[in-house]
Amino acid sequence: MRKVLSIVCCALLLAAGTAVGQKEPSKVLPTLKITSPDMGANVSGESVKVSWVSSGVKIVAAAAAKAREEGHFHVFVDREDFKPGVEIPRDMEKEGIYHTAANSLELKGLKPGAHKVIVVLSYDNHIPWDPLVTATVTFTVTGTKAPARTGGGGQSSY
Ligand SMILES: [Cu+2]
Repeated sequence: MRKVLSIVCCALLLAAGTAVGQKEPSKVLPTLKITSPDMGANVSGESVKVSWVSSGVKIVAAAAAKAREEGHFHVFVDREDFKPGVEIPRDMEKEGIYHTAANSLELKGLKPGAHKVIVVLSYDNHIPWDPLVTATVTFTVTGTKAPARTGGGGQSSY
């Protein structure tokens, strides 16, 4: 009986040892993918929900993060002025830069026309992942549903 037990123990230890041995220190880059809207989509209305998924990274709100690699996302709307090693500024939502630990963001008040949204994975200190991990989607807002635009002379889309 004792012999059987020790054999089982050995087997378990071996299994555990193998599992640990196979797990290499993760140097694999996290992945990031925008799932909605579709690339090149036409979106009606002026509100667009952009959604994405990530893998290989622990996402934590910046205020709650306890380690550099507990990252979060930055969403750049119609701008792409992020750089490796440079902290992404806060309180710039009106200017099109958002910080979030969520997997989606509702963008409101988008003007009709083409838009480009880039999600940038960053460390807890708001500095983009090194190397950069980003996902991009472009789409076209086709205009608001109801209120018809009157006049329209001199209206500029850009
Ligand atoms: Cu941030």
